[in-house]
Amino acid sequence: MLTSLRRCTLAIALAAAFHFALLAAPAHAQSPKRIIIDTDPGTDDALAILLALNSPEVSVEGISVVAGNVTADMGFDNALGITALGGRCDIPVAKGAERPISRNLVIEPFWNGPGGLGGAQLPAQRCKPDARFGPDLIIDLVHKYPHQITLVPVGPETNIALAVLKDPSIVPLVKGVILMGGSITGGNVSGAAEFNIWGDPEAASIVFNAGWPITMVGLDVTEITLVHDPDVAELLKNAGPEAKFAAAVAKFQIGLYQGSGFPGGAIHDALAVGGAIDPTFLQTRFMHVDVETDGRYARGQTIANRHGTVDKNVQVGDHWETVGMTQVQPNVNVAVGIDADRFIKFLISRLQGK
Ligand SMILES: [Ca+2]
Repeated sequence: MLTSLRRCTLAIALAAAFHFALLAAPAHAQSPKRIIIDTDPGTDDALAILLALNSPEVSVEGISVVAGNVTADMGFDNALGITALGGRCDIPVAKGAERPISRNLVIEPFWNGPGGLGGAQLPAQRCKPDARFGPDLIIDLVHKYPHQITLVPVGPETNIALAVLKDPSIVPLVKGVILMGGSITGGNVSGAAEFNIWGDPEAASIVFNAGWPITMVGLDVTEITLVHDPDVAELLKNAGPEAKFAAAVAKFQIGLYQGSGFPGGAIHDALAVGGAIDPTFLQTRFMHVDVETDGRYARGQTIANRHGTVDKNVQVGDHWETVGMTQVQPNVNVAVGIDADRFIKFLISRLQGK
C-alpha cells in the first residue's frame, strides 16, 4: 500500500516537473508556429500584422487580403505597406476576394478612418505583390506545410471559405484556425452580430462547419481588452517608424471607441494573433456554434449552445411533445475570458518594433 502510494507520488511529481518544464520553456525556444494572416487592413488589422511580424513565436508564411473594413484594393495596398514597414518583403502578400460570396460588400470608413488606417501614415515604400489569388496562396501554403499551418483570419471569412470550396483537402492538413469574429454576448454592427461574420455569414458558416479545430476570438473578449493613452505614450518613447505608426493607429482607436462609450480603444484583430502566439492569454470553452445566415434580426450572429443539447420533440396527434434531449457536438473553442492587462503590456512591448 505504502509502496504503491510512493510510486504514485513519484509519478505525480515527475509529471508535474515535466509539465512545469514545458510551461517554463519560452515559447520561442520551440520552432515558430507557421501562420497565415487573412486580413482586411483596417486599423486593428495593421496592429495584428505588426504584432505577428515582431513576434519570434510565429512565422508569417503568407498574408491574404479580403474585402471587409476597406475594399480589397485598399486593403492590399495597406498590407503591402505594412509588410514593408515591418521590413518583411519576403512574405507573400496576395489579394483575395473583392466581395462576399453572396452579399453586397459593405465597407466601414466610419470605423477605420482615412486610408483605412485611422489616418496613420505608412511610409511610401511597398513590398511587391504576390500574383496569386488569396485563396490560392492559402491552398499552396497549406500543401507546402501540411499539418503545420495555423490560419488567422481577421476579416470576413470569404477567402478561407473559397479555399475550402476549391480544395477541401486542405481541411485536415490545417493545424488550426484562430479567428477574430463573432460574439456570444451581442454584436457591434447590430444587436446580434459582429462585423466579420455579419459581412459574409455564408462564408463564416462554411468555415465554422469545415471540421477543423477553431478558436473564436470574438467581441466577448476584444471589447474588454483596450488600449489607453498611457499605452500610446509608451509606444512613443524612443519610437522608430513601426512604433510611431502603431501609436497613431492606437490613438485613433482610443478616440473612436471613447466616442462610442468605451473607456479605451479596442484592437480586436490583435487578440487573434496574440492567441496564436500564446494561447494562455485566452480562456476558452468548447461549444457548438452555428452562424445565422437567414436571420431577420440576427444575420451573422454566432449562436453558441451552452448546454450541448437541443430538445428532442416528437409529434403526438395534433401537437408536438418534448421527450428528451439530443446531444450536439462542440465545434468551436470560444474565447470567454482574457488576461487583458497582460496582453496589452505584451502587445505594446512588441509594437515598439525593431
Ligand atoms: Ca480585420
